[in-house]
Amino acid sequence: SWKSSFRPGVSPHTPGHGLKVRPLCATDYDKGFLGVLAQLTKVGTVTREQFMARFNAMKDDKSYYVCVIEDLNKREVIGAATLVIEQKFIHSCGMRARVEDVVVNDTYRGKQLGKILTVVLIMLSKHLGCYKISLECSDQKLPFYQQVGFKQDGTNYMVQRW
Ligand code: 16G
Repeated sequence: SWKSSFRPGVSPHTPGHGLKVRPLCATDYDKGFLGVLAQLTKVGTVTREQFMARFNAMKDDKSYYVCVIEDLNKREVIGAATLVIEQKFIHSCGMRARVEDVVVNDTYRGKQLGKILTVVLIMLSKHLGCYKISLECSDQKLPFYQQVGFKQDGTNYMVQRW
């Protein structure tokens, strides 16, 4: 199980000294949430008002579960990952889960925090009754996600950007 892939003492409930796994809060705008995301990709300019509008829209939608890790001593968000739930007609009007925007602050890497975030989202998707969970990642991150049970199934990820 996922438990065996954590080092002794490390788990979602005990992520490390002074660290806490919790849902995203409105106050995380001031705790460096967007700065952490900027270590994944381009964030651009996001004002407090824009952040709050998106935060509230995601909350009202009930399909977004943004999970963060806070360093309580520094009052800083040091990791984040999002679960998105898609409603379907297939699979008896089933639901599909997607893992998005997984990132850990570079100075906190090597502590299994990315694994904690991913495992929390897997457990949440099972709890919500999703029939599968999927993600897109670079070749370099394949071993990381294989560790927690993801497999390549021959499906290709395709994209258009503009
Ligand atoms: C990665 C992320 C994806 C994120 C994208 C951003 C995971 C598992 N995958 O594919 O969620 O949205 O990078 O890259 O975290 P982009 O800015 O090029 O879309």
